[in-house]
Amino acid sequence: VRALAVRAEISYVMVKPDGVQRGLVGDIISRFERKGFKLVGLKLYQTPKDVAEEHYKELSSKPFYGKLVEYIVSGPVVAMVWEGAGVVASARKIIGATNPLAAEPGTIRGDFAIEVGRNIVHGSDSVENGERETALWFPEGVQSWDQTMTPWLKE
Ligand code: FUP
Repeated sequence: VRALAVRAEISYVMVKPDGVQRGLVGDIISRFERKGFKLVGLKLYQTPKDVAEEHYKELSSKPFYGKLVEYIVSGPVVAMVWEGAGVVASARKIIGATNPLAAEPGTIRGDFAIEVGRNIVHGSDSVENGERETALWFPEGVQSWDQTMTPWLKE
């Protein structure tokens, strides 16, 4: 008897408008693909202001909140959902520290950015937020598909 399928962990990852405009979308997607995570949601998206405000609502009392929302809606983003065991914490490592000057070389922010307010990419900071943000950015739902290599790639 097969156990009930447990919903795999997901992270909401977003290439912000500066990353799109600088042509970094392919490089960023590639890092998650090469690591072995599975792409289950992807769209180029002009963010409505209310979605940006809701996404960053935990920061609404911060002095930079208004500019942060303006930045997110200033041009299209690439909204993605990546799936896999431990993807939330792993994506945060791949992305690097919030302040790009503190981010290690080899991370996305460490390699490509110098300003906290133009830090290229977002990744969910908890499993719970991975679910919350995915529901917010992909109300239409994400894909469920089988990677035929997966059984062989996993122990
Ligand atoms: P992170 O989870 O790494 O994206 O970091 P936070 O949730 O703390 O911050 C969200 C976004 O707020 C950052 F990506 C950039 C912006 N921010 C600023 O613009 N100025 C700051 O001093 C801190 C964060």
